[in-house]
Amino acid sequence: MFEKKPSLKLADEMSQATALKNKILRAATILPEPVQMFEKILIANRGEIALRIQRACREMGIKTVAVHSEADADAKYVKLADESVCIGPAPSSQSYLQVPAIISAAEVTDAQAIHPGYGFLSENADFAERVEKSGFVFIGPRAETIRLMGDKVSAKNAMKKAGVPCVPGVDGALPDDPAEIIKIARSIGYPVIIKAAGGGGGRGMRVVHTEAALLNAVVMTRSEAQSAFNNPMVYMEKFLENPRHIEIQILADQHGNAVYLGERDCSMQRRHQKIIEEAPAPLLNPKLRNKIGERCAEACRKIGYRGAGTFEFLYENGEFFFIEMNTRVQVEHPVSEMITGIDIVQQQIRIAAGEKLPFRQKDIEFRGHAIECRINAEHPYKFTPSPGRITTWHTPGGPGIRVDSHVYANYFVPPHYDSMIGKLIAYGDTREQALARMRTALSEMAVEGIETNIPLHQELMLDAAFIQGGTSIHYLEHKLAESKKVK
Ligand code: MV4
Repeated sequence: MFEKKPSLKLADEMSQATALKNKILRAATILPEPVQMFEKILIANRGEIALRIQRACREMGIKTVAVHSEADADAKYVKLADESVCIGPAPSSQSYLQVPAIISAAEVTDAQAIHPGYGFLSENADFAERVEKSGFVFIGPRAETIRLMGDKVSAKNAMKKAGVPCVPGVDGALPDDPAEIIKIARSIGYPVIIKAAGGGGGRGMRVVHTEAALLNAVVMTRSEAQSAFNNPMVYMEKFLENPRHIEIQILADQHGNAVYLGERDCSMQRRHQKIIEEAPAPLLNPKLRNKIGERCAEACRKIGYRGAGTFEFLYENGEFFFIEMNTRVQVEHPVSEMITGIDIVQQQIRIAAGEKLPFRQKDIEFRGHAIECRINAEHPYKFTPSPGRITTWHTPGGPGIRVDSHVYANYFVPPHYDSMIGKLIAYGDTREQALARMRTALSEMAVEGIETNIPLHQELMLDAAFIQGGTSIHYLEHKLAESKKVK
């Protein structure tokens, strides 16, 4: 009835043949050395990224442990996990940020590694250290790398030293002496921007247009930095007036190999919250891409970076200026996955397990165009959060459409967390095709019971400047201010 099982001898011969073939392939550096893959991973996150990581684990035959707050107890992705542990009440300070609770959960479930996702503890060097000291693998860079990048002054110094082009400015933190500060600003030239070393992602910065405003701005930024980040260190850069936000995705293994997976343009943002991302960036050509990508990959080799990472740049007049590095998987990673065919989350896990990257830079091709719309539970123009019960949830489909979301009909969007409830990703051979598919997808998508920003996305997919080839980082805020004036 069933196919006859091969005899033991035959099976043995087959495995010997396979082993020989693999040895030859490995010698040709196509296959990585065999390593012990994890049996069970704890996912220290919630929502769509918790589900995304779970999917990668399932595909690789790895068991998953979901940790969740009381507010997420009934979420479907929690039930889909092989095991789940409640780690505290709804507020993230009492659950998703509770290091001892998460490590205990890993201990009682016998997980071998912890994936932190994005946000929460993902870029907390102390957490990474505690995870490793407790005998688990942290799926991310070494704690000291996270610490280096968490301090924006040391990150910039390290990257400059490693050959990454940075925003013009003066290396290191600003001194206390007012006369020195004035001198530095004059040497850079106004406008300048004062940033907190402990900040990042738009927190703790001030633009200064005149010398008259300089010293007060430094004092204010310093004191805010002290209370917000417990670190009064600030630094100064030339303020770029109309740049785009372009970031480079990299992957680096623990054997000295690093590759870049191209760039993402994330300029469509409001209050430092990205809402649309795309790959490739409309303005870039292959020569520029390969040049900046190779710089980033080389910097990773030089500093011994491990895992997935993102170099954030401001891009103006054909030039890249490094501002920060993110040491986690990012919300917008799917657009890079779509144009490269590489599963970034799976690679994070493989790298953490000690595998070598299964491809070289020459094996990576950038093909087509991908656009991501972040779907938020919020008023499309007032941006007030709109938590509550989703009564209708109909997602689009068809060629080139991907939906990354943990949400379903009758799901209750808790008020305690980020408003993002999913991501809609459209892929096409060209940017025009991706845009057309996104428009169709947005029109098919039906969400009832809560408000979402889908109408804003529909408007932006028809915006002339965006269609033309994208916009600067200030475009959306200007556009929203204009439309308010008209009303
Ligand atoms: C800048 C800048 C202009 N010039 N630095 C904001 C987020 C943080 N990652 C760095 N940010 C900026 N740094 C210099 N020298 C403008 C911004 C900025 C910005 C950057 C990326 C995406 C959106 C932004 C919105 C406002 C300001």
